[in-house]
Amino acid sequence: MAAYSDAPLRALIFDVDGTLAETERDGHRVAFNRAFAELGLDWNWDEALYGRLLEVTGGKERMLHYWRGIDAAGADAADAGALVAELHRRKTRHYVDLVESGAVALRPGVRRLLEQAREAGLRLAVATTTTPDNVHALLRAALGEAAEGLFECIGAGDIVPRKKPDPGIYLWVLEQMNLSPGQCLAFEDSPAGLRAARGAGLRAVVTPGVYTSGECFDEAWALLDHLGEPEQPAQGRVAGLRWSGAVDPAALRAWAAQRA
Ligand code: XBP
Ligand code: MG
Repeated sequence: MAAYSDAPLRALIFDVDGTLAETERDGHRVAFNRAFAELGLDWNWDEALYGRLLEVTGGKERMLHYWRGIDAAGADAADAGALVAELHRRKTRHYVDLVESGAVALRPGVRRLLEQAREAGLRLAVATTTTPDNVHALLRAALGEAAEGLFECIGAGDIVPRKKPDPGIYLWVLEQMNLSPGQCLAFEDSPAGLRAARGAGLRAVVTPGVYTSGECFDEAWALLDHLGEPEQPAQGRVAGLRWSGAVDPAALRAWAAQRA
């Protein structure tokens, strides 16, 4: 007989990059390269290299990691932190410009699920490593007026000392919302994000994207190609069983009620 959790689903906590939208290849990567060129660096992150660099979460941390790989002495010099900070300020400006120009769109099913979740009384939050300005720009560009007040809690960037795969950002969001992990589901696209969610005790719906399909997501409660639309059903597995459809609040409540 199936076992059921006694904590009903109260909230959905969304990662941003790769989960709400494919922001990395045509957004963050391009913005990093623009910042490098602006400051006269000959660094250029092509699509393949950027895919490898994504193992390091956080833009400042990613730049420092790359710099150490090509010039360890320079990256460890006293003024390295200041250059990384300046590059990151410029990168954030370029990213916001790109998003505002429509360079990235929400993934299938995201807008529908957000709207349905709110109508169904589920609370919404964000848990991401990216900079808060980037989150607000994406939500504004993709959802317009509807973005205002949609998420009651936005956990982003340096608000916690360590980035994913550390669970800190999820724990911070849970504390802000006064919820236990069993009352929430996380939405992620990457191994680091899944580890962060699991580390905070959350079950996760994983929708891998361009840079993360093919990774191992054995720890995911649900593993789907995307969130689906009625005319474009998602495909994958939920709690070990094949599943197809458009992810909606009723499905999520049923999944959350199952006990592993
Ligand atoms: C997203 C990231 C971020 C962005 C860059 O990971 O790793 O670092 O690539 O953003 P996740 P910043 O989706 O797991 O949160 O440059 O603003 O750090
Ligand atoms: Mg992500």
